[in-house]
Amino acid sequence: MGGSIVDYQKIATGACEKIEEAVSQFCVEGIPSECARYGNGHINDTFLLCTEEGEQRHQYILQRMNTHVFQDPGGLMQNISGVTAYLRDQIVRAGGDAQRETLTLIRTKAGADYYVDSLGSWWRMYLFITDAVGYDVAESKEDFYQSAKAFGHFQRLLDAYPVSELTETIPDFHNTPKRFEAFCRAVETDACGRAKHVGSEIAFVMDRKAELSVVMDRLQNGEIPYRVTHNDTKLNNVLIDTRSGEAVCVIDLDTVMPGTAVFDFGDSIRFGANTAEEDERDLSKVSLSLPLYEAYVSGFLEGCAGSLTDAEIRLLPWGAKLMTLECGMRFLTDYLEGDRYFRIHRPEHNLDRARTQFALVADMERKWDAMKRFV
Ligand code: ADP
Ligand code: GN1
Ligand code: MG
Repeated sequence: MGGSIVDYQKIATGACEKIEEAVSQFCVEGIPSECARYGNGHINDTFLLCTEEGEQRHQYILQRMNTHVFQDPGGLMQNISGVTAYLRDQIVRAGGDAQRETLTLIRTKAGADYYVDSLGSWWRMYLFITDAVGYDVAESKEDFYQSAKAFGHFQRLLDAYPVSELTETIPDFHNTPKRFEAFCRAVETDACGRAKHVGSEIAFVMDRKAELSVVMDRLQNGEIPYRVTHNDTKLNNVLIDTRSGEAVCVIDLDTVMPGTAVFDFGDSIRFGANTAEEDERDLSKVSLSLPLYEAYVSGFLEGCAGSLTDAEIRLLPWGAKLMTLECGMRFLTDYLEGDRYFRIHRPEHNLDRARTQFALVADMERKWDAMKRFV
């Protein structure tokens, strides 16, 4: 496409036709020169936008928000604007660099935090955090430890955040028993006729039904507290400085809501302490790395700086197991429902992802005593 900043062939998706319209609405520095897909998120459409201003180059992250997943995008943007402003304040007071250590929203020319295009898609823009990467696999124990410290610290910083100002962007997001009910409905409905091929995966979940409420019960009866948590603590949602190796910024703030620290811990283990990638097809490669698990426990407790209660600490292994089981259940639900939630890159992608999660749960069960002992 002559003169366009976007290579549409590489983007290969419908509904993103309005990229250029969206770009033109935000107050960027310089002239937009290139815009291409970026990162490995499963939910939003993410692009890296480059602009030029004489010799200088600027970079931004442009996102088309997923309004199928986030049905109150206005409330979500209020959360992000409130949380990032709050974090910025604390970072500045601690002498940090707020433009690196938290997300910075770029305003539109109309002064808003988002733009709704002529097709009704919601767009937002952030400063691109340079010289930092989000890993899909922990390359070293040190990186993983750094990510743990960052997620722990993130939660610590939000300890006193006014919860009443937060919209619940996805109701019952980590309510594992409710996720199970949704899973059972998907099995029952079997919208795509796929259930007959995944009998052993379905049985794997059913066999663990009694365990699914271990954490939710304690949250609901007050044994452990609700806190402002991130709720999507994958390793690629924290950016690690490529020079110093230290974590710089926790990103992907769409699911910051009241939740439990036990699940923030657990989701990180699910993704980052797996010796294989989340969608590995060779299940013999999938296992829980105890050294990575231990590094994460140490980093997370350090980042939380004494704020976790004994009851929360005792439940950390359960957080890991239940987040892995829940995520497997969510992938399998999506597979049964026809892949409508998570972005997929091949036909049985969600099924592959579900299988890795269940293989990881099985390995956690083998290593359960060691997991408990360490905390
Ligand atoms: P999703 O919800 O789809 O996971 P994310 O907000 O996590 O979307 O963004 C996807 C990826 O884009 C991240 O994993 C990260 O690599 C990259 N990314 C997002 N925001 C920034 C930013 N401000 N600076 C640099 N990279 C970013
Ligand atoms: C999604 O947005 P992303 O890719 O960081 C999902 C998480 C899952 C994860 C599995 C809002 O995370 O809950 O654990 O995929 N986010 C949402 O990889 O559903
Ligand atoms: Mg993400």
